[in-house]
Amino acid sequence: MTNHWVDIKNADVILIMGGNAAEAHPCGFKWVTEAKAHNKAHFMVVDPRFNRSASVADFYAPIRSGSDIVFLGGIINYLLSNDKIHHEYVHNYTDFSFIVRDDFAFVDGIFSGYNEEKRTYDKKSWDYELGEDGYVLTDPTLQHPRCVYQLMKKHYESYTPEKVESVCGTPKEKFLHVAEKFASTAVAGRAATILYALGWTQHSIGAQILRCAAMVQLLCGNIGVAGGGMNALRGHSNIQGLTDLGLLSASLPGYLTLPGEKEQDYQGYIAARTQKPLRAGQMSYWQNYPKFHVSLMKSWFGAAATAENNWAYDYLPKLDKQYDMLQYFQLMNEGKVNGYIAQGFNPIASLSNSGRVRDGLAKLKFLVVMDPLATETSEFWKNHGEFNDIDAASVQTEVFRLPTTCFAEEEGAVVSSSRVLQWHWKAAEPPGEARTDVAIMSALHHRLKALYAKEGGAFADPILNLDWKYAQPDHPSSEEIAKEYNGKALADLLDPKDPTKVLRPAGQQLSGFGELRDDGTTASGCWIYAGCWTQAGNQMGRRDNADPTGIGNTLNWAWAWPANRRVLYNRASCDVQGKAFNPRRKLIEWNGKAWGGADIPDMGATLAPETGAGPFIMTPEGVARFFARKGMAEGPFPTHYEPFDTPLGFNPMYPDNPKATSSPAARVFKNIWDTFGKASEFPHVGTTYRLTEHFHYWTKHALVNAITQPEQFVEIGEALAKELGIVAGDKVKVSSKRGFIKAVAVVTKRIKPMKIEGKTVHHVGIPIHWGFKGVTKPGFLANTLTPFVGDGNTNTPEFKTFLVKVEKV
Ligand SMILES: Nc1nc2c(c(=O)[nH]1)N[C@H]1C(S)=C(S)[C@@H](COP(=O)(O)OP(=O)(O)OC[C@H]3O[C@@H](n4cnc5c(=O)[nH]c(N)nc54)[C@H](O)[C@@H]3O)O[C@H]1N2
Ligand SMILES: Nc1nc2c(c(=O)[nH]1)N[C@H]1C(S)=C(S)[C@@H](COP(=O)(O)OP(=O)(O)OC[C@H]3O[C@@H](n4cnc5c(=O)[nH]c(N)nc54)[C@H](O)[C@@H]3O)O[C@H]1N2
Ligand SMILES: [Mo]
Repeated sequence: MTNHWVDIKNADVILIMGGNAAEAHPCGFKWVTEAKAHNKAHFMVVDPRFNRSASVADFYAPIRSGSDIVFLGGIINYLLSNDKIHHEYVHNYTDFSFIVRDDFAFVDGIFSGYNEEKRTYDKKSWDYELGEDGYVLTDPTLQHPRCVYQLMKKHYESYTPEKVESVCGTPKEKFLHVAEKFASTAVAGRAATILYALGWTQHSIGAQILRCAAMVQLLCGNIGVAGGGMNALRGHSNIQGLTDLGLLSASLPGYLTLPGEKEQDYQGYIAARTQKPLRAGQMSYWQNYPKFHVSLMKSWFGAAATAENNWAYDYLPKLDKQYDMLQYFQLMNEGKVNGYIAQGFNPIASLSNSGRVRDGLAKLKFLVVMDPLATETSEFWKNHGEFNDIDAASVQTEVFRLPTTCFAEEEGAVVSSSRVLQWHWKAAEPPGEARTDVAIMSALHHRLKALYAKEGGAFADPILNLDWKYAQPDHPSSEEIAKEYNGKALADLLDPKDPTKVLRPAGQQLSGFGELRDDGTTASGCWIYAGCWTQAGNQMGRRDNADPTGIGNTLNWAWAWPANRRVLYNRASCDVQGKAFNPRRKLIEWNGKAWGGADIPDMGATLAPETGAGPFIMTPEGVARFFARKGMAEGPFPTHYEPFDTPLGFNPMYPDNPKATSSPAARVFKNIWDTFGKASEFPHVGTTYRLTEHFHYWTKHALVNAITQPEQFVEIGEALAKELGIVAGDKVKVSSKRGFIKAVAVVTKRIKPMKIEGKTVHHVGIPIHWGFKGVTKPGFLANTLTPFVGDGNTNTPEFKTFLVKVEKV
C-alpha cells in the first residue's frame, strides 16, 4: 500500500476493483465502513461477480474478467478529454511535459522494438529525449506532439465509453458513473482510494492493470495524499515481509536486485543501479544503492566482504534467467531438477495446471516439504481416487516431511499491507517433533558448511564465509535476526565534516538508513528496515495508539518502513510552495524552516521547497511516470490484451493485428501453446477466488472451518443454469483444456450474463480451497483447470481468467 489500512477512513471515494476485501480482508475492510459512516465516502465495487464487498457498496458495476485495462484506460480517456485532472499536481509532480524519443512508436497494438521470435522488446526507444546536460527535455506548454501528455491522450482515445461497454460488458452509464466519481476527486480537497488484490494481479497483463490504475490516481492527484493511494491488499499475513526481504528469485533484501549473467563486473552492476538525477535538484534516492548494497554484504559475509574483493560480489549468483515458479516447474517437467524444498508452500494446490505440477514433482529425485500439515504436495505421489488419480508405484521421488511450527509458536515481526512491522510474542509451545523454520534452516546450513569444509566442492567460499555469529547458532533468536536486519556500526562512524566527532560508536544499532555507508563500516540486512530496532530498543513492539491529529497515522504504534513513514510520497500532498492541498487532512506542511505534521516527511525535515526536489524521490526525475520509461515488459503505456484463454479469439481494441491478441511479452513456454483453450470448445469464462470461511488449503484441516464450508462448490448464474438444465445442488463437471473438476452447483443471481462484442458470455465462479487432504469432504484441486502462463513482469499466473465448459453429471 502507498497508504495504510487506517488511512482508508480519510477517503471521499473508494473503489474496490480486482479484489473482494469484505471477504478476503474482513478486518481491514472496517476502514471502508468508517469512511462511509464518518466521511460520507462513496464506495464502488467493479467485479465480474456481485460479491460480498459489492453487497455493502453504494454502487456496483459488472466487468468481464481480464478486461480491466479497457475500463481504466476508458477513465483516463474520460479525464483527459473532459479536462478533469488535477492540473497543479499533474504539471509539477508527473512527467506530463516530458518529451519522448522520436523513434518511439505504437502501431496496431504493438510498441516499437518488438522481437516476435523472442517475444520480448528492445526497450531503447521507450525513453525520454535527453539534452546535452543529461537532463530530460520538456515542453511545459504541453503542445509538443511527443510530450507524454499528448502521447497518452492519443494512446487512450480509442478507449471510449462505447468500447468499455462492448469489451468489458459494463453498461456505458455504469462506467460513466465510476469515471465521474474519480473526476470529482481531481481537485485539491478530495481524495479517492483504490483497493485491489488478485482480481488485478493474476492476469497475463496484471502488472499493467495496476499501472493503469495508478495513472488514474495520478491524473486526479490522489497519490501521496491522505485518503488516496494505490493500495494493494496483500495476502498471507507476512507476504509483505517476504517481498521486503527479497525472497523472490531475482531480488535481494530491500528491493535491491541480483545481478544478471552479463553483470560479472561489480562496478557495472553498481553503476547501473546508482541512478543519476534526470533533472536538476532531484534526490534520485537510488543514488545511495552502494551504501545499501555494501551494508547488506557486510551483514551476510562479515569480515570476508572487503573492498579488495568488491564486497564479496562474486559470492552472489548471476541469473541466467528468471527463476519464478512457472520457470522452476517447467524445468522440473523437462527433467532438469533433482531436488526441491517446498517450505510453507503447497504447489500442487496453488500453482496453475496441477496436472503438470504433479508430473514435475514425479520427476524429482527428492522432495522436502517443510510444513506443519500433511499437504497435497507431500502426498502428490499417493492415489486419492478421482481427486489424485496417480499410480504410486510409478513415482520414484523420495519425499521427506519436516514438521514446522506455526507463527503463534514463535515470536517475531509480521509486516502488514500497511508496511507496518508489528512484533508479536510466542503464545504456545510447538507440538510433537515440530521445529521452527529457523531451526531447520540453521541445521541445514551447519550440515552443508561441515560438508564443504570436509570435502570441498565447487566454489565453497560463499557457504564457508557466511557470517553466523548468533548466541544460539542452532536456533538464532528472532530478536537477534531483527537487530541484524536493522543494522549496526562496525566501526566508529565519524562526522565527515568534523572527523574528530564520533556520530555513532562501533557496535551500536543504527537509527535509520541515513546512517548507512559504502565503505564497509556499517552492516544492515535490509536497508528499508533500518530503524526497526535501534539503540532505543524494539520499535516494532511499540503499542501507543495516540493520534493527535485524528488522521490515523499513530506514529508510535509499531514501526513502518521506510523511516516510520505512513503515507509514501507525502510531499505530493502539498503544493510547490509546501502548503497542504487539503487543509482539513494535512499529512505534512512546510512552516518556512522545516517540514512537519502528522507523518514523517519524504524529503527529510529541512529540505526547502525552493530546491525544487520532487516528491517521487525514488525516480531519477523526481516525478511520477505516466510513461514507464524502459520499465515494463509490454510497453510504456498499459494496453489491453486478451487473456490467453480468450472468449473472443481476437483483441477487440486492435482487431486487425493477430499478433496483439494476447500479451506479446507474457511468460509462455514453447510447449505450452497447445494447452490453451478455445471458446468453441470451452465457451464460459472461469475465475477462481476465496471464501472468508477458509484460508487457502490449510483450514480444511481444521474442523470448525470444515463445518462452515464442508464441500467443494462452483457458482453459476441463473441464466446459464437454465440453459444447461442445472438446478442448485446438482453435481457438475467443469472442464478446461487442462483437465476437469466435479463440484456441487450453486445457482446464483450474483453472476449475470454479459454481452461482449455482440456475444453472450457467462462467468463460472470457482472457489480455490478444496483438495484431497484435511477434514472437509475430499475435493478436486481448482488449479487442475488453470493455464500455465504468467505476467511478463511478475510471472504471476493467469489464475483469474480462463475458458471452461460446464456440464451436469
Ligand atoms: N478468508 C480468506 N482470506 C484471505 C485468503 C484466504 O484464502 N481466505 N487469502 C489471502 C491471500 S494470500 C490473498 S493474495 C488475498 C486475495 O484477496 P482478493 O484478491 O480480494 O481475493 P480473491 O477472492 O482471489 O479475488 C478477488 C476478486 O477478484 C474478482 N475478479 C476476478 N477476475 C477479475 C477481473 O478480471 N477484474 C476484476 N475487477 N475483478 C476480478 C473475483 O470475482 C473476486 O471477487 O486474500 C487474503 N485473504
Ligand atoms: N487458482 C488460483 N490459484 C491460486 C490463487 C488464486 O486466487 N486462484 N491464489 C494464489 C495466491 S495469492 C497464493 S498466496 C497462493 C498460496 O499458495 P500456498 O502458499 O502454496 O498455500 P497455503 O495453503 O496458503 O500455504 C502453504 C503452506 O504453508 C504452511 N504453513 C503455515 N505456517 C507455516 C510456517 O510457519 N512454516 C512453514 N514452513 N509452513 C507454514 C501451511 O500449513 C500450508 O500448507 O495460492 C495461489 N494460487
Ligand atoms: Mo496471496
